[in-house]
Amino acid sequence: MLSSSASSSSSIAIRCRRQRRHRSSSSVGVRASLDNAPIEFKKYQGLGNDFILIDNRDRATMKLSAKRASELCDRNFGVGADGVIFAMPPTQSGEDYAMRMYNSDGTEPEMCGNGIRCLARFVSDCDGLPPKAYKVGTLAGLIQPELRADGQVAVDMGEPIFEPSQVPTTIPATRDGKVVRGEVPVDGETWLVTAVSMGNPHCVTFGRFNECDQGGLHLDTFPLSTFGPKLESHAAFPRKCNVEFTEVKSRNYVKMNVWERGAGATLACGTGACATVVAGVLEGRVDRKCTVELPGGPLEIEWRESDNRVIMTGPAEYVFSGAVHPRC
Ligand code: ZDP
Repeated sequence: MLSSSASSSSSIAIRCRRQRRHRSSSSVGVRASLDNAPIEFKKYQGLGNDFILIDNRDRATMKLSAKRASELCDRNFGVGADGVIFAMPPTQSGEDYAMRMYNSDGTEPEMCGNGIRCLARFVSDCDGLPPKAYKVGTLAGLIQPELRADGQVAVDMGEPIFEPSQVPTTIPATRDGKVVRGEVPVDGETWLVTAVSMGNPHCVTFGRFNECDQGGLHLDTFPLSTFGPKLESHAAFPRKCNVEFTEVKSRNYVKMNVWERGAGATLACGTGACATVVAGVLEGRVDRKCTVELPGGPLEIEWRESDNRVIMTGPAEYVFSGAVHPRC
C-alpha cells in the first residue's frame, strides 16, 4: 500500500496520468472538437459566379478537404456555390495574403477572376478596412485586386500566356508560337479555337470551320451543355480547360457563354472573359478594350498594349454568412 506522501505522490501521478490521459484524451477531445468546430463562412458572388469564402489566415493548411468543399457547393445538399475560396497566410514577402480555391467538383484551379474580386471584398469586410488595393499570392503568381470607391473591383490579372506547353495544349502553334484558330475535331466537325492561359487554361472559340467566319455562333440557342464538356475534356487539353463560346456584337462588345473546368455552366468567368478578349484581339475580331456580356452580367476587360497586362473590372457582392461543420 503506498505511503500517503508516496501514496499521495503516486495518487497525484495517477491523477496526473489520469488527467494527462483525460487532458490528452480531452485535449484530443479538445483538438477533435477544435478540428470539428463549426467553420464560419461568408457567401459572395461576382455576376452570379458564387463562392463560399473562408478566413484561413490563421493556418497554412486549408480548413476543409476537397471532398467537403465539393459537398458544400451542392445546391441542394450543401450551401450551394461554384467554388470554395480560402484567404490564406502570405506565402512570399510582399503578399498581403494568399488565395487557394476548390472548384465545385473538388478540383483545385490555379487562378480565378470573379473569385479574387470576391476575396478582396471579403478580406476588406473581415478586417473592416476602407476600399484599398491588395497583393495576393496565387498558384498563378501575384495578382493585384483593387477595391474602388465606386464599388467596382479592378484587377491586374497579369500577362496572358500562349506557349502551348504552358497553357497546356497539344494543339500545334499556328502563329508566332501561339495557338490562334487552331483546329479541334469534335464528332466529325472542326472547331477553331484560340488557346490562352490566365494562370488557368482557356479554350476560346467563335465557332466551327466556316461558321465562325459567316455570322458566328448564336448563343441564345447554342447547346452549351452538349459541346462544353466535349471541349473541356478534349485530349488537346491535357489538364482540361475552361471553354468560352463567343458571339461578336461589335469591336468593343461580345457575348460569351462559359463551360468551366470543374464547375460546368456558370453565369460568369473572370479569367474566361480575359481570355476571350485576348483571343478576339489575336483573331482580329475586337479591340483591346471590350465589354464581355456574360449570362450573369458585363465585365470590362482591357488588354493593355503598354505593358501587355490584362485589367478586369467588375462587381463583388456579399450575400450571407453561416457556419459549416468541417466533417472530413
Ligand atoms: O480554371 C478553372 O478550373 C476554373 N473553373 C476556376 C474558376 C474560374 C472562375 N470562374 C473565374 O472567374 O475565373 C472563378
